[in-house]
Amino acid sequence: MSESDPVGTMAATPENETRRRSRRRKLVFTCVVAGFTLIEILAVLAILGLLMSMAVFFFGKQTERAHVTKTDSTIKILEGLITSYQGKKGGPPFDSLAKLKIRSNNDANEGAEALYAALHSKDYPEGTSIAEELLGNSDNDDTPTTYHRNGVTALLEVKDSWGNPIAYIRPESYGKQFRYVMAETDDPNDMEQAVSAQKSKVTGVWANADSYQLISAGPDQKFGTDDDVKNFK
Ligand SMILES: [Ca+2]
Ligand SMILES: [Ca+2]
Ligand SMILES: [Ca+2]
Repeated sequence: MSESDPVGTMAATPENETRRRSRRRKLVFTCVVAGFTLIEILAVLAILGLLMSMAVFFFGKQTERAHVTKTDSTIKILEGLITSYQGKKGGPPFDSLAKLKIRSNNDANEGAEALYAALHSKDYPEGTSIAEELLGNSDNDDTPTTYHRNGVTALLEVKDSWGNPIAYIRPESYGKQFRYVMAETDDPNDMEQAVSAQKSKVTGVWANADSYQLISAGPDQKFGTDDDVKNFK
């Protein structure tokens, strides 16, 4: 029986059978929904919303941890390459392009570019090349100086897991301010940043006073904050 067939005399054709089944399903669904009050349904939706926010939060934290770990590993790769360079040249690379006699048309990312240039210099043919996936050029510059042992003219930087350059500073530049151009930031005002060497939180004096500092701006993409990833504490 149905609204259109109150006495159940509808002929038993396949079309009528399909209609009967569809009405039966609607009736069952209506009974189930009617079993909950509006407040109960809203409570379930609120709990689902909360669970979704928690899942997004934990996924975000996990991704952030993975980025920090990868950046830390990139910094360790750089430390290894600098140690090899030191073994041949007697000291870590300069953090100035001028000291490497490389011409530059801007002053951005200077230390990071000088580090890459020294490690790939024609004067250092035995050096190991850094994997391309770790390289960037956030200020998009190059040089007319033929400095690179493989003929690269771009002034590249080694980047962190957020795509931003890893700053490199030698002790003679501690106290000096460098200008870094970021590849990616959440806040457009942070696209250009002043970067300086940092002091140890334990001793209050320059960290790595006898070697060098490598600094990634870290998850917040701002240099000089607590989440920076560095080669010192
Ligand atoms: Ca530059
Ligand atoms: Ca550059
Ligand atoms: Ca930071």
